[in-house]
Amino acid sequence: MKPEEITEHGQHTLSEIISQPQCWSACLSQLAASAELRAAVQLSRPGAEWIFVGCGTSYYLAQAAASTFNYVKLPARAVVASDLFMYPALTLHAGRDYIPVVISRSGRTSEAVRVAQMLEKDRDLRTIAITCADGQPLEASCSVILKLRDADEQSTVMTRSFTSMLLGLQYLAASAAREDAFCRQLLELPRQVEPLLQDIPQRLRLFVASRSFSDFVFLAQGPLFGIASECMLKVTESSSSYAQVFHSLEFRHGPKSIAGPETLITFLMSETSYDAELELLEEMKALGAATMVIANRVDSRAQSASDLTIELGLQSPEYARPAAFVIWGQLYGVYYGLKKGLNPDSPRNLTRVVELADGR
Ligand code: F1P
Repeated sequence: MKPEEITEHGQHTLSEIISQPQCWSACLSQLAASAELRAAVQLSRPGAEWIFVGCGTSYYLAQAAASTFNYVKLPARAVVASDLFMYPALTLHAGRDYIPVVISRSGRTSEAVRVAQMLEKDRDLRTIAITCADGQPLEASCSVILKLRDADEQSTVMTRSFTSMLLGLQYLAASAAREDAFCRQLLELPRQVEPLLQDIPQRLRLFVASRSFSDFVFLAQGPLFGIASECMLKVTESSSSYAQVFHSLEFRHGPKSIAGPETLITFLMSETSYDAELELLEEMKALGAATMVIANRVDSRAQSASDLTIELGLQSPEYARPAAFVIWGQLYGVYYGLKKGLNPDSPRNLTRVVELADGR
C-alpha cells in the first residue's frame, strides 16, 4: 500500500511502518559514527551479563536484543522493568557484574525511569539507555544515551522505533563482539527489505479483507520469539483483538486446544527450527486451523499448509533478519483494526506513554 493510498484513519501508523527501511538506514549510519556507541562498547567487559529492560513493546525489544547478544557470545537476558525493581533478587546477585540497558522510546515511562535510577544510584551500575526522545528523565538517569530521534513516531503504538532500536542494539552487540561481518550485514538489511514493501502489504490487506477471525496466535522459537511477542502486541493494540504468543513447540502442550477455523495461527519460521515448525504447521492445518507463515524461504509443504505465506528471500544470515519479520504483524494489526472500523492511530484505552503517580 503506497502512503498516498492511506485512508484517513491509521495514516500515521501506516506511513511509519512503510518508512522503516529508510529509517533504519538513517539511524544505523548515525549510530555507527557516534561517540555514544563507542562509549557503550567500552562498557563491555568479560564476565559481565547484559541485562535488557523495558515495558510493553520495549520489553519484547529487550527479548530480541538479548538473543542477539547471546548469539555473539555476550551473555544477556531480558527483564521486564517492573520485575526488576520489585523483585531485584530474581535478576541481580551479589558479586556478579552487569551491564544494564534500559529501552524506552519516550524516555518517560515511569517504570523504566525508576529502574534506571535504581540501577545507577542503588546498585552503582553504569547503565545504557536507548531512546527516540530528547531531554527526557531517562536520559538524566543513565550514563550512556543511544538516541535515535529519526525513529520516533507520532502514533501511540511503536513500530519503526521498535525495529530501529532493535537494529541499533544488534549493531552494538556486533561492535562489542568485534563481529565486523555482522555489522555489515545489519547495514545491508534496509536495502534488502525495501523491495518487500512493494507488493506484500497489498497481499496482506486483501487477506485481511477476505477473512475474519475471533482470535490470533503467534508462534516462534529462539531469536524470533521476541518478534512474535511484538506481533501479538501489535494485533492486540491496533485492532483491539485477542492475541496470544507461544514458543512454537509449546503450542502442542495445551494451547492447541483452540486450533480451528476461527483462530489465525501465524508461524514465524526460522532456518534453525524450520523442520520442527513445518511438522507443527501441517498438524494444525489438519486440525482445521487458519494459518499464516512468515519465513525467509518457504518450501512447497509450508505453502500448501498455509492460507497465506510471506517469503522474505533475504540474503542476510538468520540473526540479522528479525527486524524484517515484525513488519507484517504491524501491518496485519493496522489493516484488521481498520476493517473493524477502529483508528489504529489512537488505539482504544491506550496512551503513548504510561506515567504513574510518584511511588506507584
Ligand atoms: C513503552 C510502552 C509502549 C506501548 C505504549 C505504552 O513505551 O509500553 O510499548 O506501545 O506506547 O508505552 P516506552 O517506554 O518505550 O516509551
